[in-house]
Amino acid sequence: MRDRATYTPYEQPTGGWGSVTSLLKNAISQKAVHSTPALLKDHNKTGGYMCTSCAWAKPGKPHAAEFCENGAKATFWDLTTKRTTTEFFARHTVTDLLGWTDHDLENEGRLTQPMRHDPATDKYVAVSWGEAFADIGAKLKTYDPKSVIFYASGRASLETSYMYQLLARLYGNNNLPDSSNMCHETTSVALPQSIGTPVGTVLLEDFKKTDCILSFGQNVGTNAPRLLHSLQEVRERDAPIVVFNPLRERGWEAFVNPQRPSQMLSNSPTQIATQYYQVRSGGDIAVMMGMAKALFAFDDEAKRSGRRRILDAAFISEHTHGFEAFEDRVRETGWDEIVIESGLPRAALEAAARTYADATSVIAIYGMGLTQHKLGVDTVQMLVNLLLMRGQIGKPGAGICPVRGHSNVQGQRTVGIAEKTSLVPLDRLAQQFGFEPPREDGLNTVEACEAIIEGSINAFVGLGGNFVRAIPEQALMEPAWRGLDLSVQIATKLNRSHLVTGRTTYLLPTLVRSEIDQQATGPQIVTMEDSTTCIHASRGKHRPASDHLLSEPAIVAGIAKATLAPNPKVPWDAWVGDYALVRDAIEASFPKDFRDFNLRLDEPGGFARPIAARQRKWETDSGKANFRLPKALSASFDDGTDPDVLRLVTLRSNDQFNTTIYGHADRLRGIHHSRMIVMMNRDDRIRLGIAEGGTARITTAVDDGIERSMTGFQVIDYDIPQGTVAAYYPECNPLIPLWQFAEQSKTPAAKSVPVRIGVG
Ligand SMILES: Nc1nc2c(c(=O)[nH]1)N[C@H]1C(S)=C(S)[C@@H](COP(=O)(O)OP(=O)(O)OC[C@H]3O[C@@H](n4cnc5c(=O)[nH]c(N)nc54)[C@H](O)[C@@H]3O)O[C@H]1N2
Ligand SMILES: Nc1nc2c(c(=O)[nH]1)N[C@H]1C(S)=C(S)[C@@H](COP(=O)(O)OP(=O)(O)OC[C@H]3O[C@@H](n4cnc5c(=O)[nH]c(N)nc54)[C@H](O)[C@@H]3O)O[C@H]1N2
Ligand SMILES: [Mo]
Repeated sequence: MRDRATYTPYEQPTGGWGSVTSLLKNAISQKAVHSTPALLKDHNKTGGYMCTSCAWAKPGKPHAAEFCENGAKATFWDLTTKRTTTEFFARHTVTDLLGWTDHDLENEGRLTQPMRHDPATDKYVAVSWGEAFADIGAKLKTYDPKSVIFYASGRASLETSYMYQLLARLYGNNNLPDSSNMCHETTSVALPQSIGTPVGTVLLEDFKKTDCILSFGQNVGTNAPRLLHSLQEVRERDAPIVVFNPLRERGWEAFVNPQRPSQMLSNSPTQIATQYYQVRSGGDIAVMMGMAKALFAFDDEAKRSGRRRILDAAFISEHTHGFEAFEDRVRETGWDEIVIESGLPRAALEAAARTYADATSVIAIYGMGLTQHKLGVDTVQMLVNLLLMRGQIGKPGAGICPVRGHSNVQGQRTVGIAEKTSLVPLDRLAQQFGFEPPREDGLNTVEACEAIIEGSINAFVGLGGNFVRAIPEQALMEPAWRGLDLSVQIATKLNRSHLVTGRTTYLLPTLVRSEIDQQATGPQIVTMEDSTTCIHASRGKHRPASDHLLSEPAIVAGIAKATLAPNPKVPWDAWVGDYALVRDAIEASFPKDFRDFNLRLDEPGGFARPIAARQRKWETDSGKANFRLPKALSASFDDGTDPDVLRLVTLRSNDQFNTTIYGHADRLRGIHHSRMIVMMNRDDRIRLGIAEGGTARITTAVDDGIERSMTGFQVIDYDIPQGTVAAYYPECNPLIPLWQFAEQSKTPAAKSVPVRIGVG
């Protein structure tokens, strides 16, 4: 029988003793070779390795312990002494393993040898690297290059990622979808149209100068906990932090810094949010519209009474385009519709706007709560509008701050892992490597899924990740996946994507970042880019989990050499022998971003890529920062007219990294023992006839001929707005229609899936 969840609201702060206890539990459960003192020494420090968990910035002057509970968990799970050995695979058929949970699969520990699926016995069997590469190369040579996908999850280094994109382009396609397609692609589409850059404008030092933070749809305590250090400092200067989130996420409420003995001993938390508003899912455009409306009203009043203006009129006239149309739209939008769509009273939005209006330097932080909606692009652009009204981009202490996901997801895009050719310097690559790169755009994640369902894809190569589990529409995708001729999975741990096999499937195990990467010229350095565009070097410190592992660059080179005709300008072997040569090639392709790359590896805090918008240079179509009008007030697919259709938010617990499930303790939300839960407003539960503590069936409320329904969700009466419900990712992914993605960016709309809920 399935374990029942327990729920007791968590009254403790984020961080504090709770995080220390959780960290130790994971160190023990993973029998990690790593110890806490070793973590203290090397983690996120110059000369050490960069955390594989989130992409948050690393300070130039690190704390004694520059890690958080969840970064430590990720490292313990990487450096576990558990092994998924060839004997393990001899004991279990793949069909048997398909019945295992995500947690149980990865909890077997690190993969140790290259393996190939044997369809006759339905088991994985060991294979030599030479044999694997030769067979993969032979097969890839027979396909139409357009029928092969090269996916990347966001962990691999800049060096590996650069080699990987080159492999795809030399092979003949731009089919380079990335986990970013499911994540901040919305940002990468929205920000260039608004301010001419695909990334945020804020640096870590801006947190020292800001006097107000606005936060939308990001769960700091779980997904970027080191950011809490900066937030704590901001609060100690008494600057306000205004939060919009349907859930009262503990990280935004209270924090005890485990690095401060006095705070630990007294357990007196720092209050983080000074105003907290539980917006309805998909209601942020309306929130921002209301705040903009209030700002215009305050500004009108200031003009009338001769006081200092609220809007930055000089900035608007010198630096922006489209203000008049924006002003018209805001003024003509009525408060009634704003209140209905946001789920918040007018007074709340006016109070939030007042706080914003009173500040001089403001940072806006956001995450998946904005990007994973039908109108995600419009929502992000509306947030930029709000900042532009007061000139809050391109000055110290201010700016837009998307909090990115995987530790190098942003960097992968920077060095060319992109399906959109306009983002890649193809002419330069052509010249550098003497070939004609394919010129038409490749497939993004959703398009790759559509093509697989359609049957037009022969092979999938995955550089990390758990594609089949992370994408929507699992019930259609898994059977379609079995039609692939070849699936190649470069991985550290066993996951579901390895078990849904193609005709031939390879499992190629690799090093983790904290392990020593020994090559011909000695131990290698790799690099990555954080959320704030700073590039860091990382040096592994630990003995690899098995003698049979290859580094990611070696695996990419192995596939490339077996597949492509030799090209003297692409020295795969020399690159694998010395990653500094790959960095030279990166610098030659991207000279502005990577000037003197090899000389700047150890700049404290990393070296920042130049971002024009930081200097108020706008690389947009108008040459200015653009005010952009949202298409509608609701960001959701659900039109809000049927009271029985609820908006389902799918999100992360405090005990997982995406599809890697560390355990069943969502401590910061007080939910333990089971992930098959749905958080619901009590009034919704009663209205829908579900008993307290009862179980529910969730059915997707779209009429497209496909039945998507799951049962057995234990209902938890939760502090969440009526009409919004929340449950865990990836368990709920079968409920998300593949075609419900953000317009323009095609990021799956995982944050407001229209659903009906009943007993079941
Ligand atoms: N420990 C750990 N760290 C991680 C990850 C992990 O799984 N575990 N994942 C990494 C990755 S790849 C990513 S992309 C990031 C993800 O980090 P987040 O961006 O924090 O993503 P989610 O956990 O999906 O949570 C999104 C938040 O948005 C809120 N929300 C949902 N809908 C709405 C809405 O309509 N409006 C508003 N205002 N809020 C909403 C939810 O309540 C939740 O608090 O974290 C990265 N870091
Ligand atoms: N419903 C719903 N769906 C979502 C989301 C959501 O919020 N809701 N979020 C989306 C987001 S933001 C993202 S980023 C995607 C995540 O999608 P992915 O990035 O594809 O998934 P992960 O779970 O991060 O991948 C975990 C696997 O990566 C492998 N791995 C770990 N470290 C390494 C390494 O160093 N090298 C290699 N080669 N392999 C490694 C391990 O084998 C592990 O099993 O999911 C998306 N899906
Ligand atoms: Mo992500």
